[in-house]
Amino acid sequence: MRPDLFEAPDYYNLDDLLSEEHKLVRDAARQWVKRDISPIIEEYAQKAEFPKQIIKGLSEIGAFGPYIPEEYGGAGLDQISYGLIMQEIERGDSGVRSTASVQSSLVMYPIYAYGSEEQRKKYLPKLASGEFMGCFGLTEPNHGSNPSGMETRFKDKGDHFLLNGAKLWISNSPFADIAVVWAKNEEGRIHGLIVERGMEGFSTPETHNKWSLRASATGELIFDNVKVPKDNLLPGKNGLGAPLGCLDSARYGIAWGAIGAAMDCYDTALRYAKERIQFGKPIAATQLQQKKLAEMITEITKAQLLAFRLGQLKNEGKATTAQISMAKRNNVEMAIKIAREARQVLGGMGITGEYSIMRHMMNLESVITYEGTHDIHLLITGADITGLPAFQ
Ligand code: TGC
Ligand code: FAD
Repeated sequence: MRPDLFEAPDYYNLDDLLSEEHKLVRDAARQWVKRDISPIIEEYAQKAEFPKQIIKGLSEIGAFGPYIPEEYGGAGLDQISYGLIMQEIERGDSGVRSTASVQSSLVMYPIYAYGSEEQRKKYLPKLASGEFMGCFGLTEPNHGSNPSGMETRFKDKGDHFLLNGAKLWISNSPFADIAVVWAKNEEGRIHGLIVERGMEGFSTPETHNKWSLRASATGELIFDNVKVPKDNLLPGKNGLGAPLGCLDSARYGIAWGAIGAAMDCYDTALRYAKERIQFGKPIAATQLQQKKLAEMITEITKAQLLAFRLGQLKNEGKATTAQISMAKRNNVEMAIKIAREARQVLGGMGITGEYSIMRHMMNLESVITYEGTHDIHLLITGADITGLPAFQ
């Protein structure tokens, strides 16, 4: 892959709205991506392997639990800093951002928000440092968009719970030390359980042959009569609202992350269009390529403003699930469209691993599907504005 020459677009001077801390956090993540992700990511994506050596760096830039209080090992930052970190990481690769999203919003957040004080102290500092990696098991073979139908169950056996079932499409599962697993009790109520690698009957087979998120490890979680200690149940919240509350936080991070992927595609296409000569002039001097580039920067700017305002609402504790859905849906679609257009600006070169665009484009096919599909987020908005849920 070519050297990383990325220059971040900021057409509406969004930097003027950021605090010094936001800029410091953002710039540290940006430098780290340039130094530790860009030079290696294409190779790892091509060989479909997660680069485990980056875990320490992710922890050092505050990507594991950015908004978790420092007393539990988190970075104690606000929601805009969290968003900016996700933006910078996804500028490098959506799969790397996935690892950080899962660790922060789907593993650390539920332990912080719904866990006991003992669980917080036992797991959060190790998750923040990367000593422990986690995964989140909600989706099942027969229940993706409708997790309320989940079949994974646990029974109370007196001194422990007995867990049976299976989860599919689980980011980080092949190497995770712990899994936050959502399962129904004998009354059919959904609870979160912390399942640890090494528990008898628990296995995590890897899912192969992905054309998307190739640098992220995805797998299954199989529970075959797993004895889970009673201390591993998250006591603070139950019902479907518990896992959905975690998704709010992860989807918010994706709304920012997708901007990073789009910025990288735009920046690459702009530079290439100015350098590539056809018919005796740079292709950037043609109206057709200018239309593509002008529309890209317009859409990126709109997405940045949406994410920034959502960040303010999140900081004030006012962001609704439907507002988060709108931003996730809009920004991921914006990014995928920009990746497709940017690839065309590069002509044949756009399909090679010399440039990041094709990798972003394929990654974004997962991003537009996970954490609620594009359709599901539209239906969340529809239900919010009409008061009439149309899921069934
Ligand atoms: P519904 O009746 O709407 O809600 C059930 C209960 O939950 C409450 N609730 C929420 N609570 C907190 N936060 C939220 N965001 C909430 N949304 C809903 C709700 O009030 C209700 O509470 P109660 O007390 O009345 O029972 O549920 P539904 O079954 O109709 O489903 C609605 C729907 C379709 C929107 C929901 O199921 C959904 O979002 N489906 C999409 C599934 C999804 O997003 N899965 C993601 C899996 S994790 C993942 O993809 C990780 S990828 C990570 C990576 O690599 O980056
Ligand atoms: P389905 O729910 O079967 O949907 C198929 C199609 O039907 C979609 O187009 C959908 O929009 C549409 N559809 C569904 N319901 C409706 C409706 N009511 N009205 C109209 N259209 C509808 N899950 C986890 O729990 N943890 C993870 O870490 C995780 N990581 C993932 C990583 C990757 C790379 C991928 C691809 C997925 C991951 N997922 C994870 C799962 C992800 O959340 C699901 O794939 C997603 O929620 C969709 O579920 P599904 O694939 O079963 O599709």
